[in-house]
Amino acid sequence: MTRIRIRLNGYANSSTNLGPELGDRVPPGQHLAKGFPVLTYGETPSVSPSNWQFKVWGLVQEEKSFTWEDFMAMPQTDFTADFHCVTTWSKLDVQWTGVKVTDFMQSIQLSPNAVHVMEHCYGGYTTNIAMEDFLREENFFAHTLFGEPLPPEHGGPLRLVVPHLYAWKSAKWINGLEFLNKQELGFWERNGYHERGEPWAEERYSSQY
Ligand SMILES: Nc1nc2c(c(=O)[nH]1)N[C@H]1C(S)=C(S)[C@@H](COP(=O)(O)O)O[C@H]1N2
Ligand SMILES: [Mo]
Repeated sequence: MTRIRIRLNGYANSSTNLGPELGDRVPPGQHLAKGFPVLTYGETPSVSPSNWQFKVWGLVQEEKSFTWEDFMAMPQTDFTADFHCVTTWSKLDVQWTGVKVTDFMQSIQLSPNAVHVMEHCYGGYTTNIAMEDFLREENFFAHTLFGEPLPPEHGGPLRLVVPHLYAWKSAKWINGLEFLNKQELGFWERNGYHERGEPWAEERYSSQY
């Protein structure tokens, strides 16, 4: 299996006292979490892989529906990536297994005017992401966390992980992608959070633009 270690840090962060090795991995205003906190707005949906369905619609040549078996038949990759929640906790070196977004996208034909994506989830959560942020090589759909099936509270059976943006873009219980010809706002983005959410630039709130 392919293994990918994602390092997205860029510069030393003088706002923490973490030392040179960690200072350039923990973005400004963040601290290291103990354990792996769970951050969910609302209930944790319960979905078994046998009932699970994933849909793609909007600006695609053909709307499509995927089963759990479809996802498991795609190339599988191990990832190690840092995870940054806008509420200021970060967790380094989270180990996941899943399907790269770019591998999944081999099964999709986008319309030429698709420039933005809405992530949809069981439970109704949504979050938006620009196409160039979505199609990055280090993004993936995860079904395994530290070698175990992804627990429901962390988004199992399947979640998206977008390591270069704050973790609210990493939709848990993801069940669909809607391709758009312009930006629309997801749940937190309509409720005061930044449309993009890049941790190194501290893009936290919509009041910043
Ligand atoms: N469907 C859904 N996805 C979600 C959320 C949510 O409430 N619902 N919370 C987001 C936020 S704010 C964060 S920080 C991460 C938390 O992931 P974790 O609970 O696995 O730590 O999930 C993101 N994805
Ligand atoms: Mo978060």
